[in-house]
This record gives sequence, structure tokens and C-alpha cells, in this order.
Amino acid sequence: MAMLPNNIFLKIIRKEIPAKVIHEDDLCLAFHDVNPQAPTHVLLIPKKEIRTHADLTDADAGVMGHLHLVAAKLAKQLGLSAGYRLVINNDEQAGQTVPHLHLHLLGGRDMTWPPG
Ligand code: DGP
Repeated sequence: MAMLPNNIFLKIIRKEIPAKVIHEDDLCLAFHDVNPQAPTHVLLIPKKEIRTHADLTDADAGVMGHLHLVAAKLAKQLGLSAGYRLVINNDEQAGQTVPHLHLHLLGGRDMTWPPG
């Protein structure tokens, strides 16, 4: 892990900076977003270094499926029975600010569509 770049999520994976972690396993980590956009706003990240959604390869099918299953379990645990939204911002034009692939799990309020 020592050779990995120092983006903020890699530091969280390496426990170099704190986060409110609510799930961790061999493949992923989930923690509360520091700047929540909904009453519940959790980020799910693969431990594997993947910069953007567009960088996914066939080898990542398992970890991406796993992230979705964990998101569904966490949504239940967090009481989001009325609904929730999963968002992946891919690269600059979509608003990705941290260069490590992440799922936003948002819930606890009504949401509009289309998104802004
Ligand atoms: P995105 O814009 O899709 O790249 O989302 C990045 C999210 O990461 C954004 O909602 C704020 C969150 N974030 C940035 N830095 C930190 C941090 O140090 N800790 C936590 N918990 N969240 C962070």
C-alpha cells in the first residue's frame, strides 16, 4: 500500500485520517460523508485503487457487485425503507472531486429527478 497515491480516500483506507466507518471488509469500506447532502449520506469505496468508474475492467465485476450488495444491506440497516439513491460521479464534468471510485448512498429525504 505504501506506493499508492495520497488521495483522501486512500488515506482513510490506510487509517491515516479518521472517518465515521460503518462497514469494512476485505474488499470495501463505507463511511459517512463529511459534507452530507441528505440526512443519510454514506460513501462506499473499493479498497482496490480504481480512479473512476470509466477505469473499471472485467476484473472489477466482483468488487462492484459487492459494493452494491453492501449498499443494499447498509440501506436496510440505516432504515432507508422509503427509498434511497446511489450515485457515482464519473470524472470532472460529473463533479467527481476525489480520484478514487466511490458510491454515494443517499437517503432520508425526498429527491428530485432529473438531478442538477
Ligand atoms: P465526489 O464529488 O463524487 O468526488 O464526492 C466526494 C465526496 O467525498 C464529497 O461528498 C465529500 C466527501 N469527502 C471529501 N473528503 C472527505 C473526507 O476527508 N472524509 C469524508 N468522510 N468525506 C469526504
